[in-house]
Order: sequence, then structure tokens, then C-alpha cells
Amino acid sequence: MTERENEPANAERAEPYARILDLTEAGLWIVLLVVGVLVALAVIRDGETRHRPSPSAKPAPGGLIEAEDLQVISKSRDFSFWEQDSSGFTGGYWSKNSHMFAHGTQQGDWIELRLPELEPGRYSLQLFMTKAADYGIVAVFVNNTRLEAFDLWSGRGVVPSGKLDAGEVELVGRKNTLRLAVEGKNPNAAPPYYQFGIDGIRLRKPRSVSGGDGESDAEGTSAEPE
Ligand SMILES: [Ca+2]
Repeated sequence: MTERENEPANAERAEPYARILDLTEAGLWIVLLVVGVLVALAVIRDGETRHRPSPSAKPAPGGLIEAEDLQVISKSRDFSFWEQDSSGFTGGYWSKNSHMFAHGTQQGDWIELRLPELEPGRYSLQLFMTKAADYGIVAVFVNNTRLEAFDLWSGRGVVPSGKLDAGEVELVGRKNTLRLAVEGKNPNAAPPYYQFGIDGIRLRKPRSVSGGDGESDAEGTSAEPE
């Protein structure tokens, strides 16, 4: 028998191997597809985990009023003041994972917010703001009385300010206002210099009046004050 006569038999014998190879190739693609899907799911789950507050991140204690919930009464001019999701910020924890971000502001700009209705009387006002490389110096007014100014510049990226004491205020009736005014900038500030962010505020009866409520002043958003 010659080589040529053997050819058809060899071809027939080769065919099952070819099928096996085809099946192997198909199997390989299926395995690659499954691995790809598993990797994609792992990436999505990792992203979800990173966007959740870490278990060690303490929510702000009771009494914190979200800046996101304060009604805007007026502004010096038309700049944006919007709720920005903070879950992508790595510098700390913001209550309810967002703050109000003032963007497009210049020196002298201000925004006025309505304070929630509380029993008239004296309160201590604390602010929980945001600091960043391009944030300005912001003065705080309640009912047109200037309290304190806070330098919101930070050389550590975007971070919560921690508790900022603005002093005591007298609240009367239902029309109390909180004004935040950009007064200047830190010499180290980066352009556009005059932005700011606010996470929330806290209004408490002063301890001397209430006789101490037992609450800890150490609580707040998780950042260390600078
Ligand atoms: Ca907030």
C-alpha cells in the first residue's frame, strides 16, 4: 500500500482530533468568558465597597443639621451651590456622604441660608465644613451679626474641617439666617481660591444654661481639626 492510498484513512482518523481541538478551543473561550465575568463582578463589588463609608467611619451624632437640608434664601450673585457626593473623597467622612459645595465664588461673595426653627434663646453654633487646597477664608454671620472667620485652605487634599466653633448666637422667631461670606484666601491657596464647602451645623444650648447635657464635644465628623 502506498502513502497516497493511506491518505483518506489518515484524514478520517485526523477528523476526531480536529473536533476535539475545536471543542477545546470552544471550552477555552467559555472559560475566558466566565473568568472575564467574574473579574468584572469583583471590580464592581470592590467599587461598591469603596464607596460605602468604612465601618470605622462614625456618622455625625444627633443634633447635626445637614447643610444639604438648609434652604437657600439669597446669594450675592449667581454662583453654584450644590450638593456634592463626598463618597469619592478619601480624606475623611462627611455626614450623609455629601456636602454643599460653593463653586465659582469670588472674594466678597456670600450665601444666606435659613436656620431651622428652634425654641428662641441662646445657642452655641458649630460648623462642620470642608477644607481643600483651593478653598477660601469664610466668615460666619447669624442674623447679620459677624461671628468667626475660618480659613478653609488645606494642604492635605479635600478633608472635613472637624468641629469649628463659631460662638454663641441669639435665635429669635422663625427667621434666623446663617450667612457664609468669602472674605479672602490663604497665601498658599490654589486657584480658583475662593470656593468652600459645608457638611452641616450644630446648634446647642450652651452648657452653662442647660447645666450640661452630657454630650461629648469630641464627636463630629471624623476629621481631625487642622
Ligand atoms: Ca452633609
